[in-house]
Amino acid sequence: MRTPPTASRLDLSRSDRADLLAEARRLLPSPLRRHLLGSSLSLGGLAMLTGCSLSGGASAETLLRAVSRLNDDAQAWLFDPSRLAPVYREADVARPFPYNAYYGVEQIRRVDDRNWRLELGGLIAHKASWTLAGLAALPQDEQITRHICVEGWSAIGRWGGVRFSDFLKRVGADLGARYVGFRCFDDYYTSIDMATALHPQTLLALSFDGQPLPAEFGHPVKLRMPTKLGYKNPKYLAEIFVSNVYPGGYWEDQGYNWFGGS
Ligand SMILES: Nc1nc2c(c(=O)[nH]1)N[C@H]1C(S)=C(S)[C@@H](COP(=O)(O)O)O[C@H]1N2
Ligand SMILES: [Mo]
Repeated sequence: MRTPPTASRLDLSRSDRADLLAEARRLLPSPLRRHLLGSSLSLGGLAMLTGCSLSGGASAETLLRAVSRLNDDAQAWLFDPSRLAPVYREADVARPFPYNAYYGVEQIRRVDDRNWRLELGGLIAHKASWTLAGLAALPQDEQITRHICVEGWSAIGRWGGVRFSDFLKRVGADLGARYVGFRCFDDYYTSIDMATALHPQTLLALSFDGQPLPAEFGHPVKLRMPTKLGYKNPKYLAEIFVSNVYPGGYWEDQGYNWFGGS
């Protein structure tokens, strides 16, 4: 993955333009990306989409930031619960599945399942914490979907667990609130819009490929969303909260540093 373009005028070479477009495409909200896939998305088109002027020294970074903001803002109007991410067959599952986190595999945090609790906070009526056994006793769903990481890889995986919309309803979450935030016990955090939280393919995942979620993939519980990029899928969940205040995220709060693969 090349280093992100820094603040410079948009007088890019042909290959830099192609790279920038590829990066912007990956950042686009997935329904929009699917919609645009067949069409030729130009830098001019992106500028129009984001309301970002390319003249007068606008930088590639400014454009990517605008596309990223579109990713957040556009969810509300792009969101269509009847539109599902593609599903695959069991034979398509990547084995082994890639591991990724902001640290190496040797630094994976582990918890004792008996002591682990999923804490609930914010605009939720029933804030009692959940044990792993409690979550496992709820009706379970399964999906075989593609995980896409902005660092340039994707892989098909099979996750099982509780439909997140069922869970939010069960605990009396304010479904009219704007955000659902996630705190992980490896210090990672992220947040999603309520529409995505209620999407039928958004899963509180307890298993991977038929086995309890392995340590590297977020044991004991992660949130799995085929409609969002990899970094929005928090592993090692410790707390879920509902809020109208923008909670940000580990990568989200660092601008575009993650484009460099850091
Ligand atoms: N808690 C936590 N969740 C995380 C991350 C992390 O570092 N910590 N990395 C994210 C990124 S960038 C990716 S691509 C996926 C990788 O998930 P995997 O290891 O199951 O492939 O986890 C996401 N969720
Ligand atoms: Mo990622």
